[in-house]
Amino acid sequence: MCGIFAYLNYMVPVKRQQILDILIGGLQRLEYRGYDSAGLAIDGGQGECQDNILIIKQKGKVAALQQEILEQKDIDKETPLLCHAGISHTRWATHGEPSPRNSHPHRSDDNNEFVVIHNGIITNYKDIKLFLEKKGYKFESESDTESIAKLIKHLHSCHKNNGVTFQKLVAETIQQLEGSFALVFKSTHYPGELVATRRGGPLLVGVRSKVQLATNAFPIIVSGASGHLLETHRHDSLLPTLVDGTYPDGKTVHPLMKQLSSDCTDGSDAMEYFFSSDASAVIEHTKQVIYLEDEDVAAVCNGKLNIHRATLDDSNVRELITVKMELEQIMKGNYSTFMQKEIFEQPESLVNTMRGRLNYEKGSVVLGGLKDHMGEIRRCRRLIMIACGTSFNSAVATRQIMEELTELPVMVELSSDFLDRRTPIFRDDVCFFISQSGETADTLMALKYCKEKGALNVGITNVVGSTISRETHCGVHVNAGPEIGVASTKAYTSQIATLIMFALTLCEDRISMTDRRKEIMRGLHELPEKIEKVLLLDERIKEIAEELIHERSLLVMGRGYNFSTCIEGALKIKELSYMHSEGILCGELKHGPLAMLDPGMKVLMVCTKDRVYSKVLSGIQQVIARQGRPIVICNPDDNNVHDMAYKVIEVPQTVDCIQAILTVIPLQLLSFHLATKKGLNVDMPRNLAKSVTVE
Ligand code: G6Q
Ligand code: GLU
Repeated sequence: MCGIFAYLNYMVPVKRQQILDILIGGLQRLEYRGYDSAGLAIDGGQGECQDNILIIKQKGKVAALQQEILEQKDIDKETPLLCHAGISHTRWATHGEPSPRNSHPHRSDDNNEFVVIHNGIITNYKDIKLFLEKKGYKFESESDTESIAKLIKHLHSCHKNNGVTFQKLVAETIQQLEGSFALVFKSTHYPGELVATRRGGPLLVGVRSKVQLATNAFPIIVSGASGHLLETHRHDSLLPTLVDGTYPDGKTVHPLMKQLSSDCTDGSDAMEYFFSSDASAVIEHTKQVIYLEDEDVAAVCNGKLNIHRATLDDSNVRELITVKMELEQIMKGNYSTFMQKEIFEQPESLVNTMRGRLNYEKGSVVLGGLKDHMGEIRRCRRLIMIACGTSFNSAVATRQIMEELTELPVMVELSSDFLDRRTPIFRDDVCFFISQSGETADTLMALKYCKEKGALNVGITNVVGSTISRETHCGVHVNAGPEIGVASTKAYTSQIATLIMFALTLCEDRISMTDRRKEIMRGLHELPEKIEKVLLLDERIKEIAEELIHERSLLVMGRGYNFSTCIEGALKIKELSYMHSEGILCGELKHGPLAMLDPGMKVLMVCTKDRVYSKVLSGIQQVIARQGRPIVICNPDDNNVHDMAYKVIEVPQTVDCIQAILTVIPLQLLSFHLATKKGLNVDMPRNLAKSVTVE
């Protein structure tokens, strides 16, 4: 949801048109996150003038903003600008309807002295707004973000131009804020500078330079609560505190700073910075990125990037890392939509999930991200899986096998309900936070709750560098590759495979489970090939979608390991086709749902050969006894099902605890074709966002 993208060029000549193209291109990469309006701010006027800021913003898609830019007649788009800072934003409105005046960037005053873009929610914005209105500030929007823009201007005026740095102003500003934010500021008082900061929202900095940077450990500059730099002497193993790039002795210059210092004359001082809420918007420019942490204040001044904090956290550096994401991974390729691509990528994404972890020949499973905590995990008394949406469904899909192989109680919890109940959590609990984006607000808040209770917290995420992956004690990346479609597909099946692998590691020392482990590992090993077979059903599923498109509601029934397929399939149908759909446990049919069956009603059912097969068969009989017409996902050549079903969808048989991965794919395809047939936006369903970073 919502997106931040900013670009700063220093000693690199770039035309205003190119800058606009870079900013718009960044927003287009972020479109999949869901939004309702967009905007940007650049140096206005002609040539290199930096004494005024031009804000352009518009309701609707990025294309509407592009049209708005085209209509701006007096922009000099051809003069190369040696130093420039531009910011841009896609908004997912929380305060104030989608409209140009509520869109970002928000400004401090009619002269645009300070402008800011914001992801998140400022929960105390009303108090700040009231305080500033009493000081004579006039507000022009309903957005909470506008309070930030006017607050920083007010703080600037309090300093009465005593040379306060932009970084310090931002540090003072965020001390007044409550809530969640990722922010980037620009100002006419600080031309060619940008300052970015975050609390509870993802934000990273991409770095591009002509010369190889001298280091990848970026020191934190500790500046006190008042914003003044403090001399702190920490023990030897830590880097001494840097004061703006030089060590306390005032002479030695940090090697990285040397590259960036403005006294370089060989052109090596040329630098470009890309700020974004998502690496997918940066990688076409640079793979060198720094993931900011909560309360970091990253400031670029004279082409030098400094990262400040009011207080130290558990690390005194920020790593400049190389992002492994490739551009083609975030392109559609030959597919019509990202979702279709990601459904068909599942044989490959599952290979990547298991790569280097499952060794079928040796009969071993190694999850490197957990190895330092396996002892503690083995001693735990309970496993609790906490997630939202599709990620929650992956927990439901693996609860039974986790119970079987670990012989521990396993709870599955919806993050929001878990928090509402203030569920009791103990120090000997192991809590799993399953999240594709690693940024879901409810799951993040559940993580913070469990941290306070002293539990061991394990992150199961798909986005490297995401907040959940960094704030849990340990974890596993599902390695499904970037998932752009809002509706989760390949991440879901990879989450299931990852959790099954976790369960396998916990019972590797159980002789009694040797055969069961081997069976499951063989099933995982053979899985990609079986998924390929399921994907061959695409045309058949498309025909079934055309038949179902006018149904009032689509019920999806099953039980045991396939119950997760019912709730996940129903969720896909809802979020993609906007039709009502419900996953129903077959064992519950007689307790109410059967009443919904009209004669001739088509019902989706999942019936594969496992421990509850005969019970599901009786469920099918109950449906046809009421003249229902079941479309059954089953294993090949199942005569029992063939004799009763209206239609069958055959998927290869596999090990019971893995079968849900194969049975869900026809429903992923069905939801895709229903949405496509209805002409809906498959990659960005209405009202939804890829990552729900607000409560
Ligand atoms: C499902 C949707 C949505 C998603 C949740 C959790 O297709 O994408 O239900 O699964 O919003 O998101 P995370 O997995 O990123 O926490
Ligand atoms: N709360 C801000 C607004 O409503 C930002 C929303 C977002 O994250 O896009 O404008």
